[in-house]
Amino acid sequence: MRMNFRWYGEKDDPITLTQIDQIPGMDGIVSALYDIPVGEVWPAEPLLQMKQEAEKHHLVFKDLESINVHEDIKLGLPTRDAYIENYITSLKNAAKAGIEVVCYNFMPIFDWTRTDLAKPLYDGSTCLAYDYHLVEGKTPQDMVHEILDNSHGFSMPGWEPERLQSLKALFKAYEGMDEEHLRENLAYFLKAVVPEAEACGIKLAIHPDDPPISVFGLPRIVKNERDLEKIAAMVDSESNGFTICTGSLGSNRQNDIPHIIRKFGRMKRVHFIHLRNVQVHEPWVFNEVAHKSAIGSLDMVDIVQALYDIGFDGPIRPDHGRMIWGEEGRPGYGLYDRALGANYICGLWDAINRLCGPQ
Ligand SMILES: [Mn+2]
Repeated sequence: MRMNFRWYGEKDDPITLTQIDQIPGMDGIVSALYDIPVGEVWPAEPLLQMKQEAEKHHLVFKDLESINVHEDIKLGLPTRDAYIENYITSLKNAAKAGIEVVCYNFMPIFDWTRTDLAKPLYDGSTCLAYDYHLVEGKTPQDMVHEILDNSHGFSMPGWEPERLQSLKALFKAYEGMDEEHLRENLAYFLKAVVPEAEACGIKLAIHPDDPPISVFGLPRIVKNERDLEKIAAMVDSESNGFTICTGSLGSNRQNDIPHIIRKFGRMKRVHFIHLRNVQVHEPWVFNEVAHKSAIGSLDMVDIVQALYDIGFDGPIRPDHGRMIWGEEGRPGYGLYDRALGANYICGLWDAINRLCGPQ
């Protein structure tokens, strides 16, 4: 496996590549071209520059998160074909820059949703949290304001203000769309894009819905094992794969994550791992916690064991962390707790490899 750290680039991340390099066991960065509006072509040149910059700090850059999918593709509008062409060109350019894995999601409008970006925990640390009670009675606009007002001035991926300006029109466009219809639009996208990804050596890795439940009546199609089965069957190719985000899938305790990893790993469809622990208080009431198994609802030992069992050799990143030690930064993406999480995962990985023999 390669241990990765999500990095928002020189302009927009207070964390430096030097700091990331100093995290024990850190192999690389996962990043994106944040300046390019959704739907436009990603050129190879800035990716190559980022790769060179990373390599100066002894880090590889082989994984993108995310090339976002334009809403017109999710909506199945006639304009989608032009955006799909752009997406294919972006993948080809990414391949030219040495990219191997591309994460994406197919969530309508919102990439992810939380009701609190700084929920205080017992020890004074803060974390991201979700409580469905707090969504009731709110409008999508309320939610957008809450997220943007509490992000300490940092851009939040998936909540770019310009993307959300047309919120009303977007909700109108999705009116009446059910899961089946959204799934058809995903299949249309994948049938066009996956063969091209395969041809240039890119593995696509769809991210689960976060949280894996309908919010504001929008359809959700990447929630559980059954949904993943349907997606895997849309195009029979290893390039049609998954990001297994333990915090997203795991916020539904019905999802057996080690089983999901083994099942889709054996099909060679598991390409990217987000490791995050959550404490689930009741269905759809959860908060994020430190990675250690005993602290949250997810057993990280079982999860890492499942990764070992499938011979996983792709990217893993510690997903969101808490804010600890007085750090101020982009909610979920501080340095300290993610570094601790990476180290815990590296410890599990080493121990399992020692006990079970090298992969
Ligand atoms: Mn994730």
